Amino acid sequence: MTIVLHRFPLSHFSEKARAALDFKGLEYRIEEHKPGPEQLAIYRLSGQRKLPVIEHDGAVVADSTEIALYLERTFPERRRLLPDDPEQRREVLALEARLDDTLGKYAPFCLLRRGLREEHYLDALGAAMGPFAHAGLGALAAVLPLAEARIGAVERWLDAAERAVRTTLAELCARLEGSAYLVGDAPSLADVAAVALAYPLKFPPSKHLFKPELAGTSVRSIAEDPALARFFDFRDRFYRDHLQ
Ligand SMILES: N[C@@H](CCC(=O)N[C@@H](CS)C(=O)NCC(=O)O)C(=O)O
Repeated sequence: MTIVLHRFPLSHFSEKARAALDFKGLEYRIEEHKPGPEQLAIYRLSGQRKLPVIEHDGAVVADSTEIALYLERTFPERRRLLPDDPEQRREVLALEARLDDTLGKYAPFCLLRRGLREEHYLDALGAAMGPFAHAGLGALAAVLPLAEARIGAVERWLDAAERAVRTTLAELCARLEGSAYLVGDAPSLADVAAVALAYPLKFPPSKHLFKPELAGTSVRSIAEDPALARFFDFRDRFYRDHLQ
């Protein structure tokens, strides 16, 4: 039975679930949602409001990690997201959890910063954000200069988010210096999580991108930093070789 992936088009956690489906070589259909009142339908389906959620064979699974683990359990004959070796498996799961807490938490704020500074970019993303989020961010962009002049707190917070993202990406570059993939010499859930959670930093060359013309556009201060090039080269290669 075909799997249905419910996603927000701009959501990097949704991209992580989609990447896990591609990596396992599974067929799926994407259903797009927009943040706002439409989330009631997600709540009715899954008992919580966030995406991604998948439906498969009567099962409804929320949370990108839970989805990846469900796919691994349900389709053990497909390419493995988790290594057999217990120590490597622990390392993959620990790195994946840490990537959720760093890239997962902070990468969208780097994109937000570009959107707030460049109105045309915010508008380019607007269709995917839906009218509620788009209007909200437009209003924030309008008052931001005032807020910055008063306290600078927004700017300081965005700086801290960018620093956290950079620290994580530098660690990933260091790992890729020593091995072909993030944990050892075979691709795993850690790679899937890293390449997908970097979605807001540089939209990947994916045929499932919500707006094809955004492929390759990025938060330039990060994605074009030569010190982080090893990770973004790896990311493009990984999409080409393992994802769609
Ligand atoms: N731990 C969850 C996080 C999911 C998540 O935060 N999704 C965001 C989109 S990237 C969302 O649905 N936000 C809407 C909301 O919080 O109402 C996962 O790994 O899937």
